[in-house]
Amino acid sequence: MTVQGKGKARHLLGSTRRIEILHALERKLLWLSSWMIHHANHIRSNRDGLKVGGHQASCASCISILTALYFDILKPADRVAVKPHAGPVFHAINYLLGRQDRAKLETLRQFGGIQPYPSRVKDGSEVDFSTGSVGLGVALASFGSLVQDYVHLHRLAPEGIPPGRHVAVVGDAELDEGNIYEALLEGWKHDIRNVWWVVDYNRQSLDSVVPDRLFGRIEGLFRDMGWNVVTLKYGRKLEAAFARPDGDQLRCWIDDCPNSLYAALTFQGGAAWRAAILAELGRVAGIRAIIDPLSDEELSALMNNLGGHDIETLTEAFRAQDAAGDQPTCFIAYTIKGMGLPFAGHKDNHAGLMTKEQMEGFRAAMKIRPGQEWGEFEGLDVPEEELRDFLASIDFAKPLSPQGRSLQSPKIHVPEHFAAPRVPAGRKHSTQAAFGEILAEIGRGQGENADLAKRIVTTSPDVTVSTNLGPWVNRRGIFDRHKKNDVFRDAKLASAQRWGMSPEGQHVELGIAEQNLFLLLAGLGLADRLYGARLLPVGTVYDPFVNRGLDALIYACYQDARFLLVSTPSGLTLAPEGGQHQSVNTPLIGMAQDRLVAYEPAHADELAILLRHAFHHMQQPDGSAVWLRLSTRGLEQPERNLDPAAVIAGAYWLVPPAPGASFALAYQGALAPEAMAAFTTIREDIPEAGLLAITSPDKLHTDWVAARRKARTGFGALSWIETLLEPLAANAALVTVLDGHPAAHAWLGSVRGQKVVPLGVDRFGQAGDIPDLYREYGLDEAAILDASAQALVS
Ligand SMILES: Cc1ncc(C[n+]2csc(CCOP(=O)(O)OP(=O)(O)O)c2C)c(N)n1
Ligand SMILES: [Mg+2]
Repeated sequence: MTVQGKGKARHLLGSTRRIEILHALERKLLWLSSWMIHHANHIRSNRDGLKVGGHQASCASCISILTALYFDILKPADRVAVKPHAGPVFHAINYLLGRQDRAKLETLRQFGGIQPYPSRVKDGSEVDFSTGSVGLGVALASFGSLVQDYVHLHRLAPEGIPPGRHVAVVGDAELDEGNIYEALLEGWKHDIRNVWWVVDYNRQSLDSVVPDRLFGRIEGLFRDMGWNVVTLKYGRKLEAAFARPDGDQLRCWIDDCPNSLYAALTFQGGAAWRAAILAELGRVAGIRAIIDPLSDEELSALMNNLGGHDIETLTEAFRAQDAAGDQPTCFIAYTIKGMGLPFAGHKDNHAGLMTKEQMEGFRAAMKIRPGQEWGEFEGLDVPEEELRDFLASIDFAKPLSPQGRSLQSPKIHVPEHFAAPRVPAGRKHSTQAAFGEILAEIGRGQGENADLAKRIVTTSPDVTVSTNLGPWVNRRGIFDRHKKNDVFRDAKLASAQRWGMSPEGQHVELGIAEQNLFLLLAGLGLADRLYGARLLPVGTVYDPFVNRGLDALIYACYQDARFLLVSTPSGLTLAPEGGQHQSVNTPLIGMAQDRLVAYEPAHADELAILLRHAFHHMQQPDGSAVWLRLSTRGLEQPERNLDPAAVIAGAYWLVPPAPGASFALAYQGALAPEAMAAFTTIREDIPEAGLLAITSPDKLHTDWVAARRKARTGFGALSWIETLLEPLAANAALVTVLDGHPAAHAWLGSVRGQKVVPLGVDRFGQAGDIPDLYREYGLDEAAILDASAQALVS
C-alpha cells in the first residue's frame, strides 16, 4: 500500500485501517443523504400533497468522491463548489464534522430549512459557493482561484490564511453548459492554478444516458486549455481482474459497452451481467475463470467497481496530483448514478425516490435501528470512538479562522463626497463620460481616496475602452500573474491606452463573454468572506448584453456578492447602433433583481452621488450590489445643489408641484431634455405642475412595497414615493418617460391611485438618429405633450 508513502504522511493511522474508516464514512453518507430525502418526502408531514423531491441517485453517485475529498484531501483554506444535487451529502459531511445540527438535517427542503442545493446565504457559511443553476458553480471555482491570486499578489490576504485549492465537484451534464468552456478559455488566459474539477461521470443527466465517447472530445478540450486530465475509470477490483489471464478481453468488453447498456445491466444486476458477458466471451477460458466463481452479487460488485466509487483509487489519484504541483486538473471519475441504491443505473433515476419498502430493505442492509436513523455512527462496524478521533484528526476539521469559514475584512473608507466633473457652460456631458472621469480621479489615489483606490478592481468583457474605463486602467494597470510590457508603448506608437500588465494591476481584462464578467464579479464580490480581503469590484458592460450574462448575474446576487455593475451605453439613445444594441428590458431587470439596487442617473452630479453611494452601500451588512445604467448622450449639466439622500432614495422634484396640483411629469435618464422642454410648455397651461426626476424606479418600488408590508402590521411609515406624490391632487395625472420599458413606471399609478400614462420603448429599436427614433417610439417632446393632453382629458 503506497498511500502513506506518497506526499506527506498526514495521519499516523495505518493505511488499511484508514481505508476501512473511509468506507464506513461512505456508508454513513449514503445512508444519511438517502434518509434526509426520504424523511422529507415520507416521514415529515406534507400538507400540500406536492412531491417534496430530492435526488438520492445523484447523491449516491458522488459519495466516494466527496468522502475522499473532505475526509482525506481538503485543507481548511480550500474552497469547494459541490454539484447542486449532492447538497444532502454535503450537509451530512458537515453533520459528521460537528458543523451542522441534527435538527437541521430534518428540515431539508422545508421552509426555513436546508435548501435543496447548497446556498451560501441560506445554509450558512460552510457553503463556499452556492450551486443550483448547473455549470455556474463549476466556473466560479475557477474564477475564485483567479480572485485568490489577485488578493495574494496584491498582498491583501490576512495573516494566517494561506491560499487554498479551488475544487468543483461536477455533474457530467454540467459540461454541456457553454459557460464552462467560456470559463476554461478565460482561465487559460489568466493562467489560473490550483483548480480541480472532479467530474462525477455517471453518464446520466436528467432525462437520459449521455452519448457514448463524449469524454474523448471533452478530455481533448481540457488538455488544449492547459489542463491536466486524470481519468479514473476502473477501481482496484476490476483492475485486478484485468490483470488476470484474458482479463484484457474483459476490459475491452467494458470499454466497448455502450453507456446505456452498461447502465441497464447495472440496474438489472449480477445475472444480467453474467448473461451479457458470457454471450460474447463465454468461450474465453480466462474470462470464465474470473466470472464463474463469483456469485451474482459478487459479479455485480465487480462490474460496478468503477474508479469514482473506489476510495483507494480516488485518494491515491488526488494525493498524487496534490504532490505533482498546481496545474489545473480535471478528474474524470467514472461512477454509477444511484450506486448502492435499488435504482442504480436506471435511466429514469434522476428524481427517483426509494419507496417505503425499498427504504426498509436499505435500512436493514445498512443496519440502522428504527429510531436511530440520524445516529452519526449507527450501523457502522468501526467503533464510535475511533471514528470520532479520526474525524477530529483530518485536515479539514481544523478551523480556517476563529470565525469559521466565512472571513471578515474591515470596511474601506469612502470619502463623503465625490466631485462631479466640471463642465464648461454650454458644453454637454454624458453620464458615461462622467463615470470614467470620476473613477480616473479616484485612481490618482490622492488624499482621502488612497485606500479606496487600492481596493477598487475593475473588469470588463472587451469593452473597457468603450465604457470609459480607459483612464482608470491607464493609472492602475492591468492585472496579470506575469509582468508583460505594453508593446505599443515600448515601440513608442501613439495610443491613448497604456496596457502594461503586472501582478500589481487593478483591472482584469476579460474576453467577450458576459457570463464570465458576472462570475468574476461574484468571486471579487465575495473576496472579503472567502479570502479575508475586501475588494470593491466594478464591472462594465454594454447595457443590452447584461441579458447575455443574466443567469450569472442572478447567481452572483444570490450569493450576496457585492459589486458595482455599470452598464453603458443603453437604450434607443444609442441611436446609430440599431435594435440589437438598444436595450429595452434592463430597467425591469433592475427592478426585479434582489440584492441589486439599480439606478439610472441623468446628470453628472447625480452620478457622482450614486457612485459614492455604491462604494458605501456595497460594504454595508444590509447593503447589496449596485447597478448604474448610463448613457453616452451628452446633456447640458445643471448648476445646482442636490440632496444626496433624495437622489439615493430614487427620485426628487426638480420642480416641486404646488399643493393640489393636477399634473406631474416624471423622467428618467437621458430623456431629461425632452421632458424639460415639454414641461416648460405644460407649465404655461398648468403652472402648478411638477417635474419629477427619477433616479431609480427599483429603489422607489422596493421601498414602497416594503412600506405597504409594514403598514399591514401596523407600523407603517410613508415610503419615499408616497411622500413625493402626496402634494399632488388625489386625481392628478402623471406622464412618465424613460428610455426603456414603460412598465418600469406604470406602477406609480397604484401608489396614490393617480392616473399614469407611461411612455417608453416596447418594441425592438432600429438604427436612426435621436430625433427620428424618439419620434418613432413616442419619446420626443411632442409625444410627451400628446400624452400629457391625453392624461389630462381622459
Ligand atoms: C441551468 C440549468 N438547467 C437545467 C437544470 C435542471 N437540471 C437539474 S440537474 C440536471 C441534470 C444534471 O445531470 P448531471 O449534471 O449529470 O448530474 P447528476 O447526473 O450527477 O445528477 C438538470 C438538467 C438546472 N438545474 N440548471
Ligand atoms: Mg450525470
